[in-house]
Amino acid sequence: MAAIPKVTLNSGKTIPIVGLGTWKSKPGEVETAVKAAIDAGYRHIDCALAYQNETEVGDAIQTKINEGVVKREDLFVTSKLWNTFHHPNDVRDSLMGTLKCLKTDYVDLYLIHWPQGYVNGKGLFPKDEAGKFIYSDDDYVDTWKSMEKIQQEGLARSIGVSNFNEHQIDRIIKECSIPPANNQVESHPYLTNEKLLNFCKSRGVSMTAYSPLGSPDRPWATANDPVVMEDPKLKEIAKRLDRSTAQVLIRYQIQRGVIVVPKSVTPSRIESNFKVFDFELSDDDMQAIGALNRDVRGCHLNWVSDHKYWPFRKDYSE
Ligand code: NAP
Ligand code: SBI
Repeated sequence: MAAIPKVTLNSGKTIPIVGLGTWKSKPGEVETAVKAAIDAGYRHIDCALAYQNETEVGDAIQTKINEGVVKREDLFVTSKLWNTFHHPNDVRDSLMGTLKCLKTDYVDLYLIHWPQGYVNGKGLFPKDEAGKFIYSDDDYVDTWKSMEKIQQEGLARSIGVSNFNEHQIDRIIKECSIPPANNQVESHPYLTNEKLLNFCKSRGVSMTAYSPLGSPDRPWATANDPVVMEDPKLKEIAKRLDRSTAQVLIRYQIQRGVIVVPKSVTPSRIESNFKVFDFELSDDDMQAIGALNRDVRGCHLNWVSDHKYWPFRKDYSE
């Protein structure tokens, strides 16, 4: 099998440019999905404690290692610190739980999942009687200092953030010792996140595109929401190149130098989503795809928009 293109992180480690997403992949489906992905050539799996399926992801990885298909060091496994564990004393314990589920001694990349923290001890999605999220006021800069210890201890080979805005990344860079190796954010043609990408590039922080296919299975999608994979221009490009729209969307990110983690639990899609290294989008097609941007966010989390550290405020300063 040909080598998968990789991106070099500021930690000196490398990350395969395409990985398998696992959010919404049910425990009963995700084990098959991860095994199919490894068989298809994926070497990068995007996980998180909040997805509540890391045990089954770990089972799949273990099976493929036991079968001799891959070694642990061939794989790049990412996980994420959930919002209820932002207190500096909770970071290590939370990662240890993830490592136990994944059945590994280390993750390749550990991300702070969101800049905003929630109270610990009332479940993963703590809400009051009125249904409002209960926040913690932990500063993500303090959380980051515990992340640095995790890397120094070898429990995470690289550390990074997710859903952080420019100001939040700059604070970490200025106030801490290790710069984030990666910022994982939403990106697809309706939210290209070009400004944030240029900022990350200027600071040596790699970017990963989540929801690269527009996340049609996100739980809060409505019938009126625009559907990225149904965009006529994208369909026209895909038809002309004899590729699927999903392949065009994944290839778009690769050609911008962005790591990309499409999710699927369908083995045929898992395979075809990885067949993106044998064709190119022309400069004209890249420009046309970029021009589809309309700053439409799927993962807005606007139900926590009054949190001090919610990242998507127009005039953010925290
Ligand atoms: P996505 O990858 O944009 O889309 C997934 C959806 O597309 C699923 O419904 C999947 O269906 C379908 N799909 C996959 N391949 C397809 C194909 N070739 N043709 C047609 N449909 C196809 O959505 P996402 O899950 O939101 O994002 C990907 C990953 O990014 C997540 O799983 C997660 O790992 C990560 N993520 C991270 C954050 C964060 O806050 N850091 C937020 C969101 C997502 P089937 O599964 O039924 O095949
Ligand atoms: C969850 F497990 C539950 C809710 C939820 O909403 C926002 C998007 C998100 C997230 O934070 N990371 C994801 O991959 N999906 C998510 C995950």
